[in-house]
Order: sequence, then structure tokens, then C-alpha cells
Amino acid sequence: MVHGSEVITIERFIMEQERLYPEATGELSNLLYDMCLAAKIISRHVRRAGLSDILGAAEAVNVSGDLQQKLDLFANETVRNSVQYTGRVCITASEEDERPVPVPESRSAGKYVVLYDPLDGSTNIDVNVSIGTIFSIHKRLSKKNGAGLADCLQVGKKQVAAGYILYGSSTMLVYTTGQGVHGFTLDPTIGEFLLSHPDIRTPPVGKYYSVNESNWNRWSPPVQRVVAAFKNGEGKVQPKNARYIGSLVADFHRNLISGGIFLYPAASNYPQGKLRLLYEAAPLAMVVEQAGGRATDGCRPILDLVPTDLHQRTPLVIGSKDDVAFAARVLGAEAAVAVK
Ligand code: P6P
Repeated sequence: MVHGSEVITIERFIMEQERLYPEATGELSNLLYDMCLAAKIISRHVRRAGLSDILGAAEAVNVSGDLQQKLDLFANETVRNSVQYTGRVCITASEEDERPVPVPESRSAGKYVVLYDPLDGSTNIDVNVSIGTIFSIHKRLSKKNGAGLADCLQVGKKQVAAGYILYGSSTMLVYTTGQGVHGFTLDPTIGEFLLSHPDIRTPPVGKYYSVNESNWNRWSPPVQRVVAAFKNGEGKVQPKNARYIGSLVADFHRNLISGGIFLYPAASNYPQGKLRLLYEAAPLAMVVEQAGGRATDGCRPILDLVPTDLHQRTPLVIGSKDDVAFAARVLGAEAAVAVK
């Protein structure tokens, strides 16, 4: 936010937020700065992707079976290298790595855990469509020098911070530490994220619905009913505009700001849903709830789901709270029927 010559950088904002908590040690603030650095480095490379040889697939395949784009690998290393040398983190886990990566014992390990999707939507890189980084921060459960999988498999409501970086028409960093949601826009001329969207609130009823309707025949009838209601209207639900970019962070951010609902339901080709619980659904669920929205797996709050596997998938219905509630009433009834 700029008032005349006054600019509020993310560093200043984080510092002012920290002062609200006398008990704060500054470690979480510093970890957020580390994520800022990663964001600036990745943004620089995303902006130049078409001009260097980092376009195109790296021929490697990640744990999800997705062909790894070179920029994916670069972003994966950049996030890890930005957080693991500063003594605030004990372990990281990424969509691109099969297993968590503990901070080497030669380095001081801190009290935080970082789970992240380094570059979500990376199939859009070669066609210049917006992509994003998603991150989730937990406190470690293990004692000193014992960081492991258990530190990563934590329920979403225990996150201490969450956010994303959107590499769109501009690069934005949006995060929450449980005190509201705040958005910062990168001014590349000075290399600073400036406060542009203080205290983001998402409207209770959305303008948009975002879903890949080519999956229609793969959905259950109640899912079809929910999508049809957002498309054509049903009862109090008014028809909405369809907007689907196919890049989760971009679809989520538009709906967060303008109001909308994003759905990636279970389907016959994705019986558990497509999106990942720990480093996609859970961090975005913390953000949207802090902005007054909701996030479920169709009927249960995402933040209540207890993970059992690092890369487990979940159905995701996220956005404006009244729209998510409508979906839960219909799909919850389905789940109840399914249980009988
Ligand atoms: P579909 C991108 O590959 C991604 O993981 C998310 O960013 C996006 O929301 C979703 O998959 C799109 O999936 O099946 O609609 O192409």
C-alpha cells in the first residue's frame, strides 16, 4: 500500500505484526522473510522462463507421476535452500520429493516444518499461464535432532502459518499467521513485496464457480447436482459465471478476492480427489478460513482431516462460505446415504 512516499514493505508489516505478540521470538517472522526470498528468486526465473533453457520437461517424473518441468525442480531447490540454512526449520517436504528432507545434522535445526508445492500448475509454464507456490508451516513435534515424517503428518488446524505466491500479471505473496490474510505485490523495480491487499475478506456468496466440467460423467450424481446448481441456479443459489484456469493458485486467488467456489471433487479417475492435502488443500484452507471463507472435502472441514500419508489426495471444495455450505448439505447427505 503506498500513501504518497510511504510504502509498507512485507518486512515492515511482518515486524509490526510480530510486535503484537511480546512472546514472539522472531523465528516465524524470519522464516516468512526466507519464503519472501524464495518467492523473489522463483519469480525472476518464471518471468524469464521463455528466454532461457529452463523451459520444457526435465524428463524426470515426481512421486505423483507428473513429468517434472525444469522450473519445478529449480523452484523445489530454491524453497528448500532458502529455509534450511537459517536454523529455523528442522525438516521440509515437497510435492516434488518422495520423502521429507530433514535439515542435515551439520546444520542447526529449528522448530518449524515447511511443507510446500514449489510450482503448482507447472504444465502451464510453457503456455505462459499463471502458476503458483503454496506453503504450509507447522511447529515440530519431535525433540532435537529427531525430525521425521511425524512432524509433517499434522492436522491442518495446527498450522502456524500458510500462504502462496502467485506468478501472474504481477507476482503476489498472500499469507496468514492466524491474524487475518494479507496480500503483497512485488515491485520488481525495487525488489520488494509491498502491502497491496491488507486484511483480505472473501464474500460469503461467490460470483464464480471453478471446476473442470470435462469430468462430469466421472462424478457422482450429488456432485453433478452441486455443479448444476452453481451453473443454472437452484433454490437460493443463483447461477454463477464459470472461470477455470487449471492452475489452483490462480483459480483460488481470483475467487478469494472476488468471491467464488473452486471444486475438485472425487471422480472415477481420482477416487480420492486430485489435489494434495498437506501442501495444497490445508494451507489454502487456512487462508480461506482466515478470510471468512470455508474449505471442505465435500462435507468435512479440510483443517480437521488427519493426514496418514505425505502425498495423500483429498477432494476439495473451497471458497465463499455460503456456497461451500450448500455443497456440504448436498454432498454430506450423499455421504450419510453412502454410510448406511
Ligand atoms: P485438471 C495443476 O496440474 C493442478 O495440480 C492444479 O493446479 C489445478 O487446479 C488442477 O491440477 C487442474 O487439474 O484435471 O482440471 O487439469
